[in-house]
Amino acid sequence: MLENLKSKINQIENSFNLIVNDIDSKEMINKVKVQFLGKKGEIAELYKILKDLPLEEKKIAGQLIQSLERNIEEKIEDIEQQLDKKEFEKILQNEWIDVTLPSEFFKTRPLFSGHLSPISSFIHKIQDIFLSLGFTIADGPQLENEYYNFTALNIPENHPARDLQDTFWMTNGLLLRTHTSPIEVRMMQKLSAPLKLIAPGRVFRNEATDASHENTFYQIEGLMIDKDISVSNLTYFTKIMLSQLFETDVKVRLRPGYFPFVEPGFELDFECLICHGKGCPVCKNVGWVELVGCGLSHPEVLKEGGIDPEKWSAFAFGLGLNRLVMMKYAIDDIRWFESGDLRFFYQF
Ligand code: FA5
Repeated sequence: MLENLKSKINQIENSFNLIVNDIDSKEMINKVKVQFLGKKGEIAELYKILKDLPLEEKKIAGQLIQSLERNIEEKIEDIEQQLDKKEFEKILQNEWIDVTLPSEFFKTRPLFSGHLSPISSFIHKIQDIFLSLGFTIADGPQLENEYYNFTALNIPENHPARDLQDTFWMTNGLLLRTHTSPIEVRMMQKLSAPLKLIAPGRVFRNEATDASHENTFYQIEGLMIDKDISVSNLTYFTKIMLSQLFETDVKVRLRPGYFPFVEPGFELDFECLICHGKGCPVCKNVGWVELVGCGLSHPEVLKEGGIDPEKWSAFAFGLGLNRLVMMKYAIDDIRWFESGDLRFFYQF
């Protein structure tokens, strides 16, 4: 009986080897699978014979059948993978697209030529203003660590001020920066005093959105470290910037504001240019839009940046760029910026 079974195993192996190299399609694979591995296939038949063998022979025969079954399965799997690869290569050859071609959208608008987004062009304008005033342009990572985003800015772990700026945390402990202020300490450590810089960039907040709040927006940080810096230096530079940007007299007001990294701290608001102070969804019906957080740098922050607060003083501000652009172009909802809707950008 055992010899009989062995010769059957050989026969099956030979007939599989004869056809295996000719398999060139999924259909053929399926056929071969049914023929050899199916419920009523050749291997299943062998197992049926196995049942009637005496125990000793059963062991030997069982191992032989299993090894044949494994061989067939492995070979079929190999061929399946090769076929998949071939199919994918075929798709790649036939269905590739040239992502650099102009889209259908632009074909219907032949006069459209690309241009900067209003955010970028405002960044350039503000950079030009501050470069002419002797400031440096700085940059920092959007994916920040806790130290620069909070701790170095006098917001220790568990301090309630961390709740004011909730953010998105990565599994590795890094976070999407909530403001451009981390660049301040990075630059203090790198460049030391005296220092005059602005740092534009994208920031993120985990908060509900509305007409004036986004989870992704832009800020411009300003920092000036020198001898005897006071609030008048701060108001002078912010006023120069606003009057040059708007080329008109913009009404601003300064009110006390709390930021752990400045002392004293202020919020600079300006009169809503969409409703001219009457009240609308953008200014939440108060007639003023909160634009800049600012103040005189806290001694602890200067120390963290390696700067002696006995010798040097500084002002810092963080300006909400989207809101500034909204005022300039009377944009009634901040969510347009991240909407990806080209009809919006097409207007500038
Ligand atoms: C800050 O981010 C501080 N880092 C600013 C600062 C810098 C203070 C240096 C002192 C010294 P605040 O969270 O207020 O502060 O944000 C600053 C500005 O960003 C706001 O005045 C506002 O114009 C804008 N802003 C804040 N949150 C949002 C939001 N969710 N959507 C759009 N703009 C926002």
